[in-house]
Amino acid sequence: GLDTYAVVTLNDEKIIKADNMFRPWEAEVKSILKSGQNQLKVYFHSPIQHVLPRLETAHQKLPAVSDPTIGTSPYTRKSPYHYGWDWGPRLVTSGIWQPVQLEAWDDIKIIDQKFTIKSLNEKKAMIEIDVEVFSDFEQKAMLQISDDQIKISINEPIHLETGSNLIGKELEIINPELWFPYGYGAQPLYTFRTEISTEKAIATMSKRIGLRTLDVKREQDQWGESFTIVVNGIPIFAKGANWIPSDSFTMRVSEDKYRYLLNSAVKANMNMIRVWGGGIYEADVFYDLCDELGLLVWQDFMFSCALYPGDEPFLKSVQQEASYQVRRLRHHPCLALWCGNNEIEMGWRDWKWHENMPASMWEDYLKLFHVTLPGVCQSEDPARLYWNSSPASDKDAILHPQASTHGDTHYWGVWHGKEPFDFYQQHFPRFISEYGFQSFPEPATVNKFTEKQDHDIFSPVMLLHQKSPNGNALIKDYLKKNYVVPKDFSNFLLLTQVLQAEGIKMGAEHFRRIRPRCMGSIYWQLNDCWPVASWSSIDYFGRWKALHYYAKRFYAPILIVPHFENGTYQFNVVSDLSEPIDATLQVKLLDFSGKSHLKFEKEVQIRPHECAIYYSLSKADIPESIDPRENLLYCSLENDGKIIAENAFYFELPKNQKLISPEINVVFKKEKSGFSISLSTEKLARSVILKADQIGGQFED
Ligand code: BMA
Repeated sequence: GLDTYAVVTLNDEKIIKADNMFRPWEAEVKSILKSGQNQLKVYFHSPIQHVLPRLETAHQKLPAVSDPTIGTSPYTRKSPYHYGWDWGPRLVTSGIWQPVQLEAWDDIKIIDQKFTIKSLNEKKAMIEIDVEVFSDFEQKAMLQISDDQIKISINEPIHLETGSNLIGKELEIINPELWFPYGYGAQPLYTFRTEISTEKAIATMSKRIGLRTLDVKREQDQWGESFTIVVNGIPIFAKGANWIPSDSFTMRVSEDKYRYLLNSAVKANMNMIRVWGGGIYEADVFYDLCDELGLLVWQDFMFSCALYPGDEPFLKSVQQEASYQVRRLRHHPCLALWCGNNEIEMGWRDWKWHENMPASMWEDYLKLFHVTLPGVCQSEDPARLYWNSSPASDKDAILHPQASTHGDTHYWGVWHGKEPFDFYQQHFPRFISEYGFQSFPEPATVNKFTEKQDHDIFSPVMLLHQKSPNGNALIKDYLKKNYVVPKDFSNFLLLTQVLQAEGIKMGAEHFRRIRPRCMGSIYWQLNDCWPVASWSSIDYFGRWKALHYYAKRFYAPILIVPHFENGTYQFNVVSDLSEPIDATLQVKLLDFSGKSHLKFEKEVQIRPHECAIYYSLSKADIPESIDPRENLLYCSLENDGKIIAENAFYFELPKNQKLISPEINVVFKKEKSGFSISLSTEKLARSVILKADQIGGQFED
């Protein structure tokens, strides 16, 4: 865990020369250690200075979107976001970021334990366990494998050769408990303990796994080729967000912070997280929590928005890094797929790299992402999909990576392309792994880095906390097009969150509505690495933005989506449930004072794993006297006397609406453990925010 160029000496003898922060460094030190005090020294070279001489002689610099001027980042196996990103400051750190340990053993050492699920159904699981053992000499030993839950065990003599040994065993589990993504079932986990004992020594290793089958189904269909994650035979609509490192200083993220953020993801009904390729391979606790919570992980390798070298030493370094990371993570049931990089195939095609850069750079790309990385995955983790790039369409990079017929897509027409939010509805991707819109963090967060005189989004301090070129102007522009822009700074900040939330809601609801054509919605981005204006739905201090509350609704297992097409208002219901459910569907035409002008009610049975239209209303059925500026269509689903889904369709943009004072009634009640606050009104109250700044936490709808 050395970040990054470091020379390590032990008692003044050089033992390690490190150049990759993503892999561990080991040295045999038996002959150097002495009894009493030993001195381990780590000397770090500047990651920038170290690379500059190479750049001076380079024929052509490799492009790096987020390190455009100095440009050393592609040559260094160090987290890309340290060099600055469009949501993070440039802080090119140096230091020890993982534990340092002195390892000793007698006679034998277990190197790894690999699990392969050979077959699985509710009645029986067949698992192959491959134990890698290092033995100091040829010897007899006993092998024991046991599991905490059902105590299956292997207990048998083995013969060890000098050096490395691979011992394969098959295990049968009767009535296995299957692991499911969040929302589809439970997350039972089995911890397997391997023990190898010889006359003099005992070595053990434990790993926790989950029993599930997982496939990314890519099959020809009427729209092209599917991109559907199937777990235990169930096609899963992936609902989630992109994950970036949670702090600019990588090792500052506590276990509590991981727990809080991933719990927040599940509270917002997410079942998938994409670990984006510009950050780090996350801490073990991250994947442990994802296993426990049922969050599938789309795992990028750490390459993003740049081209990389293809020389032998670089490829070898990447190979060692990848093989370490794949072996570290492959037992996690949460891990859905490996992906080579973020936006590099797209960069080559769409960012003029193919015109401006020599063809050899593409050849280097192919070596790295079409040979080295898939090679590692094939040998260390053959059952999991390796996907070249995000976005990508096929394994050979023949189709355009953004083809909506195949693979995954990033859509940035909204935001970077300045297109209006309803353009989401013109896009029909198979799986959307990035789309997003920025907002400001709320006043409590902004107050942490500003003084009163900075309270203008174009003040130097506010501009420093905005890393997307032109970002503030973009937010303001979209705000003006949709809302009456508040003069007051605090209200301005809050309204940008509503703008973001309403925009992403439009996208997410559309992508869910068009299932099974699209089978995943992963918005950009879940979290922040410092307090900043960004696309996140949770800010650096853990405060949920409006978007996160909205996500809880638009990712709910049952979603009702009103949609206007060809002169009809269609009421779609999306169900991620595995069983049909009965509900009362209600549609009302209401004015903003709460008066109903039309009402429709119907008993429906909502089909599982499907989206369908359960009611339609012709535009002609809406009386002409109805003023679109002060009316809306409200729709809901009720089951067992409880509203399980509701939504609204507005005929006009908010800025054109004739909103009235909602006269919100507040009831404040002391409870056994705290207080409850209930809000009610007879009238339309759009986008109500309730805050208890000193307390934190979240309110329910
Ligand atoms: C996506 C990401 C990041 C970036 C974001 C917002 O493409 O991959 O590079 O932060 O866009 O611009």
